[in-house]
Amino acid sequence: MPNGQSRGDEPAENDERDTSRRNRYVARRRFLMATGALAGVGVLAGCGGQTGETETTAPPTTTSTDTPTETPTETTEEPTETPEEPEEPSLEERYPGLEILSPEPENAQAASRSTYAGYLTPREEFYIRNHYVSPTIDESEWQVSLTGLVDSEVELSMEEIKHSFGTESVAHTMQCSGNGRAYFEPQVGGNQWGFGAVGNTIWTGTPLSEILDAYGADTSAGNYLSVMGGEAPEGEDIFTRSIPMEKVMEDSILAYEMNGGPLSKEHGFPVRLLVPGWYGNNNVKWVDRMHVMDTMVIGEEWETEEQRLYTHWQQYSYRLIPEQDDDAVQYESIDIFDTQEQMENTDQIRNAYMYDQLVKSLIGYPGQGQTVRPSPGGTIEVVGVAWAGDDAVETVEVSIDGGETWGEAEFYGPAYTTTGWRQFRYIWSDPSPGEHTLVSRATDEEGRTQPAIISAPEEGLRGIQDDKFPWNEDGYANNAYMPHAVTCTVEQ
Ligand SMILES: Nc1nc2c(c(=O)[nH]1)N[C@H]1C(S)=C(S)[C@@H](COP(=O)(O)O)O[C@H]1N2
Ligand SMILES: [Mo]
Repeated sequence: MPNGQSRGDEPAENDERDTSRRNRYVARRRFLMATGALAGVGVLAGCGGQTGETETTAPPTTTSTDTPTETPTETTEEPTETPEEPEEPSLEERYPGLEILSPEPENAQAASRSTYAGYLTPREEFYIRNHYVSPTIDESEWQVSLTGLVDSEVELSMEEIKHSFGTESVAHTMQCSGNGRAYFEPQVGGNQWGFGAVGNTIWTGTPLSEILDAYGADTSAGNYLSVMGGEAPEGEDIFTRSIPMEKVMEDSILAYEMNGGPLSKEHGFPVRLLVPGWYGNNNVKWVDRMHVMDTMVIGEEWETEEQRLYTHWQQYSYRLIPEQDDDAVQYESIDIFDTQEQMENTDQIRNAYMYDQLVKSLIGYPGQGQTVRPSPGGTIEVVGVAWAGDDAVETVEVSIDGGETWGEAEFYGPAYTTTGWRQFRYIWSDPSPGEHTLVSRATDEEGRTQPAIISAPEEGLRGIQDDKFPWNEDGYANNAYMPHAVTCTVEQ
């Protein structure tokens, strides 16, 4: 049964995975045409192992069927079937600002603190976090289906997504929920992200509210839009996130531009979900299908006997699990979306879902290990960035003595939307020669401040308490400031 045939909350049948992706699209489209599901959509008809983020065990193969796998023949006399394509520059060449943690699948973080001394993060410095190898997609063939609780199911071409609806731009600081995982003690598994799995970009795309309204989706509060990525290799769990309808309707977009240019393939070309202010994992890349539901993806309906096909990345992964819990408790639905608020209400939601980001800041200058000289006036300007998910940042404090004493920083630079970071500066006067430990801590509009350190696992914390961030099994959401300190040397 083709993917698009599934109704209500029924996931696709197992046998669909035996068919190639492209065949599936074609079959799905034909099915929709035949049943008249596309009636009234003339424009389309006319246009013809498992421990969460820690899991990075994708087979070292690409999954796209759109890429010719034949290598160009070496003899020039014989006609070649595929036009010779110029060799793609390497990941290192295309992303000179990144330190590569794994080449396949591609995982890379900002290599230098200087990424956090500017407002817009250039593509070359914008981290990459993939569970499977990035697919190479032909935009003219890509279709995004909308299924589930809608009046008419539909397959949207990129052309329609771009031109049949309005366009919006939003600043969004996207951070992997595993950012800062490297600072957990004892260490947790997975990519050892330090400070660099975060960037700030202006994202441009189509408001999802317009698309959902156009096809009569049930956009009632309490519903979810489950958004699925199109890149999972056969046999792997499909990257799926269930986004609460309230947030979808408020400001989520299907983004096709980053800083005014097309998305790069690693960042989701041709189209990704953009959930402003929420952790990176919600921002599904290579969007393939959107399913309107009255629960999150959960339970057997969305799994096969062998696999947590659609549920893995929503219910098992991206959950805050303290040492004393074996697994995350799964919920059909929740009504607290702010991650920190979930952590404060564990009687309602025992293991927080990684949705809205916690308040955090990073110093961008001076950089780690840097030797700096004061200005002729005898000062050093400490700069950095601060963000708080879809809440505003209220204040940033800076300490030049490892957290003993603090002074308030001032904001400067653009404030495009609340969900983008704010730049801050702090004038450090009369710096004494020698080594100094610099830290920054931000407070959000709700009065919530970054904690100092990460707790020990045996403390069993579920929320931030006594200036400690709760150690958790997959190393998520670390916003403690001490582990993010920079050490610099002042030279006269
Ligand atoms: N389809 C798909 N979407 C995905 C992922 C993925 O592996 N597959 N990774 C998610 C995670 S965990 C993060 S942090 C962000 C990273 O986006 P970026 O690589 O553009 O920085 O994409 C999210 N969207
Ligand atoms: Mo992530």
